[in-house]
Amino acid sequence: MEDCLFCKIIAGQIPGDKVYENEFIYAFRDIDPQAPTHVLIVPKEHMQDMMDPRAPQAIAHMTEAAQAIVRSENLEQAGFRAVLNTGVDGGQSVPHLHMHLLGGRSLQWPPG
Ligand code: DGP
Repeated sequence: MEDCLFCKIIAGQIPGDKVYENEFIYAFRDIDPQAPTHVLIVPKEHMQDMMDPRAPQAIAHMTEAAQAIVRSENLEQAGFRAVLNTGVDGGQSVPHLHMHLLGGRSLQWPPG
């Protein structure tokens, strides 16, 4: 989509610190990391959020990518958090479906 920040990062029009890519997924480090590892896992196909009818399939691809990144970032043993912020109350600021993958420190619960 023309005006989508993450579509521009996927297209290479805006720089992104890529950690993983395959046919369906592009993953890059968050510009404002909230943990030592903070990666955004994004479907290449634009969709707003997890309520899109295409989201279940996209989230399966995102989970597969997350497993690979967890291993490459050595997070499997200590654990990590995967989050899909959705809509205003969910705190979503970029309207392109994405999974936050956070790890490398002990994370608090509940979130604010
Ligand atoms: P959310 O608030 O859940 O929609 O997450 C959007 C995330 O995107 C937020 O953690 C900050 C990150 N972000 C915003 N702009 C950029 C950018 O230009 N580059 C990168 N790498 N991350 C960005």
